[in-house]
Amino acid sequence: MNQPVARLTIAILLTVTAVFAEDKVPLQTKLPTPLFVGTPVPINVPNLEPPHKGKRPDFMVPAGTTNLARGKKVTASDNEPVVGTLDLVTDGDKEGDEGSWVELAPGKQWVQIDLEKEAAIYAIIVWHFHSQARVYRDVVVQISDDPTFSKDVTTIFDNTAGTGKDKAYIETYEGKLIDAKGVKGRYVRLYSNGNTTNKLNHYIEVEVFGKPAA
Ligand SMILES: [Ca+2]
Repeated sequence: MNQPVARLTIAILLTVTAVFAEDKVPLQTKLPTPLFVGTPVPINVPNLEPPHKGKRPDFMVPAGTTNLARGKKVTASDNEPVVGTLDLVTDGDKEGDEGSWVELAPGKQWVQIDLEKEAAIYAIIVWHFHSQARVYRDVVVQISDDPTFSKDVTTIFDNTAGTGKDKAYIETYEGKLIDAKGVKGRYVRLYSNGNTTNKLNHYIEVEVFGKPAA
């Protein structure tokens, strides 16, 4: 290869690398105090994800990604929660003790966070409840620009019994990290349908990691 061709080749390679290698950093979140340790009690749920050992592996996100949900308005299918208030979902407190969660009515219910503008979303972490090992049923997480979720809906997680492609999981202090793959939208909606201890639905905190859409 002669020198000008070699130089040109290097220049092209550098450009391609710069375009494709977006700066990635490990997602940072402050975890609450663990409230139960050791092997959880056996839970009789099909398609259950085995708990991982040690701390959750790093999840890489583009540099500049932040929790866009903090302090944002929360609405729900049950606007008069049994216990607590909807603002607890985005108040930044993830501790698992009493008073930290909002409790919604039995059966299938949802909460929805308005990010106020469209964003590219890379990860969502949800803490339903973590002072006891339990599984929340039929967890579905969706992103849309439509506040009624009647169109342009992207489902990023679905462990609905029998039909969902994702596994059921046991709640822990680490919360459930869901890969949102850069899906764009203004609203995030999370469904559940009771849990293995009772028919109620709880949320301690939901974090939505992303960057405002360009
Ligand atoms: Ca909270």
